[in-house]
Amino acid sequence: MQESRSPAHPDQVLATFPDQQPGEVAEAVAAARGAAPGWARLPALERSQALDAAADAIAGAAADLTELGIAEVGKPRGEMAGEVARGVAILRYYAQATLDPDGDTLPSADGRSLLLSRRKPHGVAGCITPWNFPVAIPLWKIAPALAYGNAVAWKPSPAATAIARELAALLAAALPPRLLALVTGDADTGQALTETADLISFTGSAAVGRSVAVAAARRGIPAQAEMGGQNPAVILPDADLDQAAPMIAQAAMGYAGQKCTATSRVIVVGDAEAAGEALAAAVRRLPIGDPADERTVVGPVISEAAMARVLGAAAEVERDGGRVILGDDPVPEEGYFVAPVLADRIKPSARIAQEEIFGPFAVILSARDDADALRIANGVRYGLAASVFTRDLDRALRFTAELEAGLVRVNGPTSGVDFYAPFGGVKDSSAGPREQGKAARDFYTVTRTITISPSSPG
Ligand code: UN1
Repeated sequence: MQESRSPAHPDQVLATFPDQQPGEVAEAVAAARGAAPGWARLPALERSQALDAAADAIAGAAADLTELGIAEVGKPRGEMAGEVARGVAILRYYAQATLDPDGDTLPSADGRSLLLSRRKPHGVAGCITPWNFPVAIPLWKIAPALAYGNAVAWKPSPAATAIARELAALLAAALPPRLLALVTGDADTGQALTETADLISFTGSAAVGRSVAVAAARRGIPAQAEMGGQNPAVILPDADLDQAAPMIAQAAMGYAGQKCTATSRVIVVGDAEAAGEALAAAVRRLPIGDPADERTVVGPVISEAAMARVLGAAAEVERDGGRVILGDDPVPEEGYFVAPVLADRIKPSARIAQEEIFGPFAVILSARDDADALRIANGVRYGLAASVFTRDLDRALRFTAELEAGLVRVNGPTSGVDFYAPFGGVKDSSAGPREQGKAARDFYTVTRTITISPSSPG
């Protein structure tokens, strides 16, 4: 049996659950596969209504889900409530998307036949999701999978099992029996899912994502994996620091930096000392504390291991010849709290400027000019999100063209995604097609080309 505990109050156990074994996963997938054809055959309007009913159920339970998220994954109240609202919006969006065209007609070779391309669901979508967006990420996979006629087998992160159970129960009540299966457990359970589902959508670490993609390729099933980031925010000399500093501070330290889209490197062309001071002041203004408090922006990290990872990274700063400019703000005694760390005078090649720390930790890197900033920004194995702060149109155009990232923002934060726009990274951040918006349709359906010809030459 495993337990999920509150990171702010580790004595509090939110869920106990089994690591489900491969045989149980196969049974859950088989049950979902049995329900899939009936769901796929339903008129699209009925699938739409079911997704709308699910959205209503989640909107009705928003307060409970918000409390559960605060307790189980330590997400501060404001962000957690926003995430639940985002989940409702995602379901409503895909409820409407069921009514979109399900294919195209094309000119036929003989001019008399009907040549069509039509989309069909794959069967059972396996969804493997992380703990850091325990409502939005599952829903931006499950909602399109269902909308386009698939059944779903879902394995949430063990650290978000209580909220996943609640969410799954709300969804299941609006859906035909057995269409949605929840399986609990860790990596082995996830692996069993990749061995049995008909396609896999994964969000999590780079190492696991890569093995999911390899396992899917071996079986010949579609897979998408959204993985880590080491996201840069570039401050150019003409940027408005008063706007940039609070935005970058929030993107780096909000939810204790536990987002694959969080800013981890601040690359400064020009006066790095002034930028560092503005940033440190902006980070100091972010309230740290109990995630249940509505003013809190920086809550705890998820576990003791995560705390050790952040403290270990902070200890590397001086060994690397760098300087910690912020790192000992007071934090609550109980729970997995670490003070936000900002460091400068670091070399871009240092481990702590290359690897994902996944906590309230960011480094400031100095660049000689725009070309140097681009070289540093792109000099990591990841490529998820990047931002650049400038008032110069030509420079903005150059950076948007040359930054190696799936999501590029000018004068905006690296974190926060629009659920109706395509989302995904380049390099080691992603494998497979994009998620979200209309891009999801390509992943959750297979296109078939159909020709219907007259039965006689006529
Ligand atoms: C966001 O920034 O709103 O796991 C979403 C993550 C990303 C999602 C980020 N896949 O942090």
